Amino acid sequence: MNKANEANFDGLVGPTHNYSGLSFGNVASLNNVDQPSNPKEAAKQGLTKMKALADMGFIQGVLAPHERPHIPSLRRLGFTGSDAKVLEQAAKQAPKILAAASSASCMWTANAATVSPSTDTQDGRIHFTPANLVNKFHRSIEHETTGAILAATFNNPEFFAHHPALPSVDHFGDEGAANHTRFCPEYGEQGIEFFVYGMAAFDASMPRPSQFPARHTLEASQAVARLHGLSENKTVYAQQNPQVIDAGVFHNDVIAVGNRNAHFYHQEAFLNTEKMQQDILSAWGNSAEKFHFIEVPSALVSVEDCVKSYLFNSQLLSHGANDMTIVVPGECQNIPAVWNYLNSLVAGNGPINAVKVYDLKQSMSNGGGPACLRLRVVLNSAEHAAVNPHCLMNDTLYMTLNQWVDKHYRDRLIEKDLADPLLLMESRTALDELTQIMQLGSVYDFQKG
Ligand code: SUG
Repeated sequence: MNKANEANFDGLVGPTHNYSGLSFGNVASLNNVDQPSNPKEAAKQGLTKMKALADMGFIQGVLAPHERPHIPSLRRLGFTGSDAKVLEQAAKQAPKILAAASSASCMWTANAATVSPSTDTQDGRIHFTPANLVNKFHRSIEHETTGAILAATFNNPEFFAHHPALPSVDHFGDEGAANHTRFCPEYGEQGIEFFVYGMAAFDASMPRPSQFPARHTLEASQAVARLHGLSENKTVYAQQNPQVIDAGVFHNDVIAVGNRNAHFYHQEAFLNTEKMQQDILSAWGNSAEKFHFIEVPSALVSVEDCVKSYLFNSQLLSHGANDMTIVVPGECQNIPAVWNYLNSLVAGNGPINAVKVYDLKQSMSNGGGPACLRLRVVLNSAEHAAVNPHCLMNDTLYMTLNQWVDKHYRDRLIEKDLADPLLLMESRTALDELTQIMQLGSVYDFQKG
């Protein structure tokens, strides 16, 4: 067996981080519309979590933000003239479209792509498919740049295979790793790839949510499994409970998280919990390692409290077999039912035995917790060595990025600031400098209008 580790690649929050209420179905996004944001604080909160994980000995990567406002998208929608004119017209005629083109939403890299480690794929390479994020306009404009950034970060075709996003239509709505988890005895062994979808697009007889959109389809997950060359007997699909989508669980990672031999989820997360368990166990086979289903009953934590606290939008970090730390956002401490549950969880006999809390309030106010901010990539030592080293967190990068944020970021943004041509200039200057720091080549070139 190959020795491998799970790395986390977090999205660096971009200079235009703001609250525009763009995500129908995401309670925090809708509740915080028009609140002033603090991009500087947001970026620093993210960097603090990244550095803490690196200091704990985990491989921690950084994925660069995208250029925003996205002038090419605005031009595509008919706004013309100089960049400043484009911003001015969009602000006057369609402020919400300008807000969408300005979102820093690429920070939530759990939605950047689906990633399959080399032990799971037919050709023995790590496969990446950027998510088309077609359900929300502001997110649907991410995948091209995301693909370029992933290719610049994992830039060796001997180890890394990059696919384009799936066709951008609802039938193949793909939200990436937010709806994908991998179970395995050890990271370097073949794992079970577990895909969770909100609806079957081509089968209207299957249940669907009635209030909020199901962003991710079964057909998208099946296409990604085919593209990545996954083994059928190691691939499991499960449908989200449509009722929890209607309660604000817009991605499965708001109500479930998996790692190695543990699946931590809420009683109401899945349409058919028993089938989910059976399917995982039959794919798990006869491994000597015991599989743990850690089901949180509604009687202890309600779905509403899951959505408020982001208890399940946590990171499970393995220190060794059956020894995991759960990383949760500060909001978990504010809800007694959740905090009591967490304390009893880590005091019990299960594999999760420590909890760490991080303040990610700036991201949380848009519905993005610790797990939303990271893309997991399992790497063996040769693959790790092939990653662009300038994207890996260490003392120097942490210091450099903090200084970079201090130099370029504002500490307050409201909607009308998005039309300020100076903000666009500031963002471009910042990203030009970041390109040098992280040696990203030409990932931004095609965006300049
Ligand atoms: O897609 N919020 C993001 C949050 C993504 C969270 N990711 C995971 N669960 N993995 C979304 O809804 C809000 C932007 C705004 O309203 O300004 C936003 O895009």
